[in-house]
Amino acid sequence: SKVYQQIAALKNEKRHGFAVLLDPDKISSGKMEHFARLCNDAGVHFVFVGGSLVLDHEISKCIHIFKEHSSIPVLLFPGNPAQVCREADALLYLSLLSGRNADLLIGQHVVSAPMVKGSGLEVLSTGYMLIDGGVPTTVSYMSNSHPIPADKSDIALCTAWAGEMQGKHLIYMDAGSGAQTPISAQMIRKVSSNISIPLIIGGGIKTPEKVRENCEAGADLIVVGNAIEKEESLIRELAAATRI
Ligand code: 1GP
Repeated sequence: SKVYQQIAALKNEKRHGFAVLLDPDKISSGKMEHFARLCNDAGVHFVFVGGSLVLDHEISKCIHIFKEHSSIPVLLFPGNPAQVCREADALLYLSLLSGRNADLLIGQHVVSAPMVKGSGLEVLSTGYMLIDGGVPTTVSYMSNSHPIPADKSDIALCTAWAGEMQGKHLIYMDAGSGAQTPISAQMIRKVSSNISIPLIIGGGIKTPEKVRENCEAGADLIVVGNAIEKEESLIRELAAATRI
């Protein structure tokens, strides 16, 4: 439970982590070495790899190249079980708690259980919650589920509570990649101040100000993908914002 301990330490020590989402669909494996160096220089805590549409062989190729140039822990953020790859350090074992699609709550987990068991990956049991980010994101379409309305912090909290009581080790609230409106500080505060497991926040975050606001509201780990793909220099600025 090496990776989990690192995430839990962020919460226990009231520090905040920064994770970069590398979607091999958008970042070709040829750019992985470059991104590994950028992440190293910026002091990024974790790298998430995955996406809704990525092919499994692209995933392992990207992780392989990344790991040749960085010792930052790589966490799989799989869009489907075919993306489970043993070269990563850990697996975000996502159960889509905001939806009512049984397949993403438990079905795919049953089908992939022998593969996940055999992978030797550190499994991070994660309550995954989609929050409405203002535009229909790929993940909301692909998951065939309704996100939690952005202003319903009470529903978000009850969903997170249910996940915690079911024994999930992490809660990941995501407005979806490319969200127009990131999750509000109010919702983050409501959830984080009422649960005792680490809270991951992502989706549509583009500025150091927003990163700082989320940290102050109680996010333990901030995830950014799109903004960094568009402007690489932001990696350093956004990661630094978690340290103040
Ligand atoms: C998406 O939370 C991640 O699942 C990151 O979102 O690409 O919008 O930063 P962005």
